[in-house]
Amino acid sequence: MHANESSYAFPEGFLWGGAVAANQVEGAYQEGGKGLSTQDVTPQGIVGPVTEAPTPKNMKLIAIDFYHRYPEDIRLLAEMGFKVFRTSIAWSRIFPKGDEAEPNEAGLQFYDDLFDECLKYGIQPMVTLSHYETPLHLSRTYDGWVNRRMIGFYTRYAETVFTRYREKVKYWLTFNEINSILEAPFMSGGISTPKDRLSRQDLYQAIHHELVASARAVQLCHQIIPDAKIGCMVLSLPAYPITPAPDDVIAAMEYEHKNQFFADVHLRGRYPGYMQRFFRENGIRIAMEPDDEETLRHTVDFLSFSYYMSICQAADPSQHRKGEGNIFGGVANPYLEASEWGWQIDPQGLRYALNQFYDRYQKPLFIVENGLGAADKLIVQDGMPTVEDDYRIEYMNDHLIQVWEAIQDGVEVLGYTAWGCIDCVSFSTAQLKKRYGFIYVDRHDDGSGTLERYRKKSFHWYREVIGTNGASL
Ligand code: BGP
Repeated sequence: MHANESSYAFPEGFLWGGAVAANQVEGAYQEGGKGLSTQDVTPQGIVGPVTEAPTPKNMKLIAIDFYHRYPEDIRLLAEMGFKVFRTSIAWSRIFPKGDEAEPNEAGLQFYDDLFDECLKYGIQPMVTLSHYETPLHLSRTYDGWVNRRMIGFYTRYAETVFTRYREKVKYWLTFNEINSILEAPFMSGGISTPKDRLSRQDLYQAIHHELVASARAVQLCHQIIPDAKIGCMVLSLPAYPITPAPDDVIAAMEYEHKNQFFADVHLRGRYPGYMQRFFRENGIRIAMEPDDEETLRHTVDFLSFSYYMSICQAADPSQHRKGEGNIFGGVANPYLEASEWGWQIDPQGLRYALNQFYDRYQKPLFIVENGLGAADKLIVQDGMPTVEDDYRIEYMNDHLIQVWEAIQDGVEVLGYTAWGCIDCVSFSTAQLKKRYGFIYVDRHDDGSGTLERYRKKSFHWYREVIGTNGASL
């Protein structure tokens, strides 16, 4: 506990809010002319099989029916005092197959209405262009980002939405957790070739295409919406060496490089030396067009990231207990407790990550995902259904204090959007059982439920945090 609670006040204009992704909330997977996306054929999340066509057990097909219920949901977010709401545009609502020449007007109209609803309450929309929802046709026909033609399809889509929403959206992100392609090539990169048959050559070529596409989007955004800010988004997973043995320290450093490379290219505008070495030593030759290097020099305005946990790394992982992780795993940290899903809880790791990023780039940072996934239990209190989620309040309170600490360290933090601010379908498990929200949604993995929304205890806590600009922490 801090000596003087009121000193947790955050900087003026700090952007408090929450985040979701289209495929995890909208449902209506075939309405308004939407085409299929990779999410429509992955009923069990990242671990399960890819099905030929959508299957009824896929919770994402209806999700929380945000497509029809968003006015009520945005009203609830406004009641908490949100300044910013991060969501994604489902690419296949705008270009149903992904490679058409003309966009789908009904899809464009849906997001016009959604952004208007946010702006009505003074909530800034923050939009991820691609959040694990590649149009399925692009995945099946082109093998996703392995194919260079994806750059053209993505930039046409980006240009279309920048132009359409230039008056409404001033915060953009190019790819959600772009580094997750290393572990989840289908979900993250739309790559249909099974992971065990995907060569490193093709994987890093696909990454190169995404990096060039991201830089083109930055360039276009700056041209079309000069007063907007556009960032990259990475999955952050600080890696501590399991012991001070130099071999473990180097193992942790090399692991960090694997992920840092994505942010390095976005913020420094070129491939770092350690990646050139990795390519050389592994016989990887990235095919580049003459102007790719020039394109990569269009660097982002800020770095955004998700943070749920830290992990340890060891030169010999088999000597230690395995640590579960958000897509990436490692070695378990003996000093930390874990969530019900085995994700180790480390609030100080967030201060550490913020300082590491800021020291490295000296650019503004945005925490666009953080939160606790838990199997919440609905109870009735004073005649109203609710959830007593003190565990979530504790998790977020502890993390936000570390954000405050980092700000005292001199780190420039633009804002914080809590992940899954309204319960949504979990990315990794594709279940509704793993909930993150301040708002409970009455829907269950067997398909039952009324879809009613209820305020959890954390709803009132977060409203107070925003209302006092952090002083109530
Ligand atoms: C990130 C994703 C989100 C989200 C979150 C929580 O990796 O960007 O889409 O779902 O993690 O993960 P999960 O839902 O698997 O608990």
